Amino acid sequence: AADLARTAAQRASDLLAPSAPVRLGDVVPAPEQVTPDPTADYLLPEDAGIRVSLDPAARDVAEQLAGWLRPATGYPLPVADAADATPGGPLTLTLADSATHPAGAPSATATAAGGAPLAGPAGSGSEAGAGLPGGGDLGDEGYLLEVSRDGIRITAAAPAGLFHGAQTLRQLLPVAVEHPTPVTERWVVPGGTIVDRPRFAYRGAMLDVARHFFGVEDVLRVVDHLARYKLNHLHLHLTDDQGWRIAVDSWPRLAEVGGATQVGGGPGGWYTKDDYRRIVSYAARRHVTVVPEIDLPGHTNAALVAYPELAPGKIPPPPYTGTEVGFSYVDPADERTYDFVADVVGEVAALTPGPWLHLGGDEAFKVKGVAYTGFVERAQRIVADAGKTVIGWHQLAPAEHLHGRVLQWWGTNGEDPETAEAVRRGARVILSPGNRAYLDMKYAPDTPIGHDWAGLIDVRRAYDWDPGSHIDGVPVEAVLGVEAPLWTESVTTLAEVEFMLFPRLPAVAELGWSPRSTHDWAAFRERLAGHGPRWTAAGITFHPAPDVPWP
Ligand code: TNX
Repeated sequence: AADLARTAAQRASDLLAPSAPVRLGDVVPAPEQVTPDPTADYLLPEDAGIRVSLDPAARDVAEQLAGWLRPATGYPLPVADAADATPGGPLTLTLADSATHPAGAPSATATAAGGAPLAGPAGSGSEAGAGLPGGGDLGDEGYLLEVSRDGIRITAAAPAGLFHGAQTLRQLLPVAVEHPTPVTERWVVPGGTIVDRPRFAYRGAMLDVARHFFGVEDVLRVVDHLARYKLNHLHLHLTDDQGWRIAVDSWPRLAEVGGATQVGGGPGGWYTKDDYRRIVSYAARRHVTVVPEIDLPGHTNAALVAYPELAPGKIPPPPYTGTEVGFSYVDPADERTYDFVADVVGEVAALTPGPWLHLGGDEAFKVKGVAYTGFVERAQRIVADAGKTVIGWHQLAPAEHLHGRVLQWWGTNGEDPETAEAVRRGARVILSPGNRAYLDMKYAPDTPIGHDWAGLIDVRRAYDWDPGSHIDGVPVEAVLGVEAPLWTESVTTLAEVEFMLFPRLPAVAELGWSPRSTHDWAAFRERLAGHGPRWTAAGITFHPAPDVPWP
């Protein structure tokens, strides 16, 4: 019996071993519809080419796909326009903007009450939809992936859909595809059809670059991680007590003085406007929209060090490198404060092609009642006047509603009448429950970094909840999506960022993308397990969480 058990265990681990064939359903986040056809596996030949619709953004997706596959395969994978005389394929990326709209069930994707933009630069609306076999529309981010013995075809209504389809294809190749140098492998893709599109329009992660500064290269790598799992928003927490990280020409000391500190006393740092533009355009190529946050009226000590005129009583505070919250604020009673807000918001809005600007609003413990709501109402209007849609932490709820505004909910208890009331007045919500989605929480008591004020968050806890029904009185229609924030009081390096992201980020990504009908912890942990070897091959640090059956 012991031998049998050993054999069974051995067989199980063989099945999960890196060289085991990938199955069509082994995708994270889980696709809407997977129809395997074991007779239709595709073997990528050395002379394969990629043919793509004549569209610059679609072409760029094909180039990125080739870029992912070339290092490990060593194949040239030339990209050709579909209109070229050159015989292309057998990989084909098609923008089906002339496809018909078969009548059918509409997408379950949450739609806006209030008509503000739902998605970023990539999502701004092809009117056409590619038809789905089951009826309905692929929307801006959906795709159809067909794998047959003769080739692979990805069809989408918009470039973002092609991009998500290409990421799926990448996951369907053997683990070795993640190696940075050529490996000998049979590059087989499992046969069949995937039809896929997101449940929620907003799927994001936040990086706090204020408590500890992370340079441009680190941020770009985080963008790559988001894109792998079909997350489409990167929220940058750019300002806090410990540092101001974005250049503002009209108030230059914000970055030059306010950027020179961080938690623990390190040198800090800040992004020039060109640095920030580089992040934005790198993200845009990967169909990720950057959401800049300027946290107001609290969390502003670094700004007050740079410009004491904004401080209550004009008293210059000392620089702050600790980790307490709630002590600082810009003076809401001084008109100069609103000049500052308008100048900063104006410059950041001008740098940001995405529709959103995040105003913070959390933990302003010293600005109470009407002083707080009055400040927020003016700041919200400044953001709207700058042409952006307001996002704020859910502490903004009591302030008056402004068309389109979005509350980012970080509570730990789903009874929140204030947020429910704001939703009745028209607000939409991004779910970031502190005890589910906070990536700075420890996995277990012995996790060497991170917090535990909202409890411990192992992979199952990060996965096993429903953003669509999490807050009482907030219906799924008001849920714009989910976001996993990473606060960095105790996170100092890219490896530590990755350790906190993986494997919980894919769990949150699946909550944002996959239809609720696919939600299944037992199946998720199996699918997720296969990604461990991919991260290892790609040089990504991760926490080998004990609740996942790693091969
Ligand atoms: C609360 S959550 C904060 C942050 C801290 C975080 C640490 C929120 C909007 N504010 O200032 O970094 O807790 O987990």
